[in-house]
Amino acid sequence: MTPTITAFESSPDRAQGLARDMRVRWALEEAGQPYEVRLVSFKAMKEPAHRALHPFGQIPTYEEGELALFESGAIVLHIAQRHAGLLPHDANARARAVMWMFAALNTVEPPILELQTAKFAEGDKPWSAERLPLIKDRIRARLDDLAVRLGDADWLDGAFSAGDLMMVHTLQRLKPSGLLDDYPNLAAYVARAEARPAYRRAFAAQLAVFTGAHPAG
Ligand code: GTB
Repeated sequence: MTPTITAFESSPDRAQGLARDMRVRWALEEAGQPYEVRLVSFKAMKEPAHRALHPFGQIPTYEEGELALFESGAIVLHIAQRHAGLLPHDANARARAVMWMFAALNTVEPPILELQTAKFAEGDKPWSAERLPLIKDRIRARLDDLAVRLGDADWLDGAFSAGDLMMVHTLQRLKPSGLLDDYPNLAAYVARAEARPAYRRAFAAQLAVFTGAHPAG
């Protein structure tokens, strides 16, 4: 059964692929699975019909037959467990790939989200200018350690996995801040992932929502 995912009807990031439906699109493309997209407005996201799918009134969601999921991490894990291409066969390597998914979401993403909140939701507060450098230091501490662990490897643990997918999408959110520029191996890691055909197809599909164009092939 073809799954249906939800995405923003109008893209606040002007289709840079930063919204989290991109993780789900990318995972489905890596797995070679077709999908349908239902676009939702900010108003519709907060209405009961959408909240029945997503209690917090957000995107993305994933519906497949009787299964309805929210949370990009849970959705990507579901896709990765059900289809080849995103998790290794070896049980230990598979556990480590899942570990990297959690590391992206629980360890690397939180200070990055704090930066977004500080800039866009709290930027007008009198204490904002003092808080920003502290948050940036917390992000750099994570990037320092991640850069050491990645070293000159292509991916975090052997072949590309759902762990890399989640980590790369998390790091992409830093691009406007320039913080990634101080970490050439992490910047190259992100670029390597963005060059993957599956990423490019997913990116084109979400861009097409913004431009009204139809992605090629
Ligand atoms: N933990 C959840 C998950 O991983 O699925 C978080 C889901 C989430 O934050 N969804 C956001 C949303 O629906 C969209 S992705 N927000 C609307 C709301 O909460 O009312 C976050 C996002 C939004 C915008 C940009 N951007 O414009 O650059 C980037 C990312």
